[in-house]
Amino acid sequence: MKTIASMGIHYLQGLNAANVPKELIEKGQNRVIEASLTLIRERAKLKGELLRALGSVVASSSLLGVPLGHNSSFLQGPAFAPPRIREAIWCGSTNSSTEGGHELNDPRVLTDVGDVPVQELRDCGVDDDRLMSIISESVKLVMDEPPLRPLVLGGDHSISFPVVRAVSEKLGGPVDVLHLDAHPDIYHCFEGNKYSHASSFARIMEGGFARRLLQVGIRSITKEGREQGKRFGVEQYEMRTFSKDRDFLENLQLGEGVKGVYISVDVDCLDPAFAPGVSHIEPGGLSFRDVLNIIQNLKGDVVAADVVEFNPQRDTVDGMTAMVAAKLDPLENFDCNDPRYNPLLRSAAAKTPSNHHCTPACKLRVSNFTSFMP
Ligand SMILES: [Mn+2]
Repeated sequence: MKTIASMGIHYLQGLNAANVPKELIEKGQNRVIEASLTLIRERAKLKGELLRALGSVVASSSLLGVPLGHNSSFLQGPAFAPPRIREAIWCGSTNSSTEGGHELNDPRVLTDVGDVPVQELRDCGVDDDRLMSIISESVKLVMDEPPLRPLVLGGDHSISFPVVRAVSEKLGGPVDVLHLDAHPDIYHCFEGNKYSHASSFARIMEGGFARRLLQVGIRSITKEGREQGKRFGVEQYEMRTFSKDRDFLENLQLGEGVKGVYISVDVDCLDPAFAPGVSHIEPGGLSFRDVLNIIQNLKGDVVAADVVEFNPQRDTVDGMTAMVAAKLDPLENFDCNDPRYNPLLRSAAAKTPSNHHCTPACKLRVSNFTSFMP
């Protein structure tokens, strides 16, 4: 006897098998897909128009939720994360100022374009090939509206593949990826699922979407994880040597000669003492301040980022891990005045014949993108 859950998700697939014309179902699914993309497109457009009307904003972060958990190999809770992270961002127990002094309730700092309706699409029988394309398309819709830059809230780690693919395709070349995680997530295929949350970085490297991939916080890695790392030239920094690697990792300089930097933060990069609300508890991880040191000191033009694998179903009753996810601050201290790290400035300088330099206001606003998590 079928469970209610499987009957729900596979309802239309069942109809299909029962000789309902395939075209009828596909047409309906296409309408639902278009409706889903329309809401994201129009919200991104409105926010982009607003910021362009305000003027002088070079880069601003825009939340895009991807509540997808079914590619997890253990628990599916990350599908419930985006609303919990938003709730923590705006929680009255804290304020809206970042450590770097940026105000999150200023739309020039942070906007929101909503969620990809993953569960609704799956309910209509949309398969993972198309779902991954819809996620990529949603990211591109945000990037279509400068100065918005996507800050994607997962979801399990499988979503990083379609997101990084979209960023690379949109910018026209690979990016450097800083990946903070207890796990390398680079299995060729995990339990028969090429879209598994444990395989996303194999897909990213195969696709040529990343030039350098730096994996930091690693402490649960198998023989295949190491072999795949070697195969793709991944720079894997394991926790057992973190005290030796710390100086290097806290002074990273990435993205030169490529289209920018992408940061992917799996919340389980943190020690479970700091972030218990994850599906895979792996002791011996980074402290919250270690993570901030790495991402706040990073020099590079960060074009997009994700925060994934927060599992509210395993969080403390007071939502401690939700607050940790909300307070991750990957791009604080990004120096927009240095054109070596900022392609936007490079192109502005090329177009401006004399003495173009960033004004203090511009600096503030660019570094605002750095405050994309409160
Ligand atoms: Mn992980």
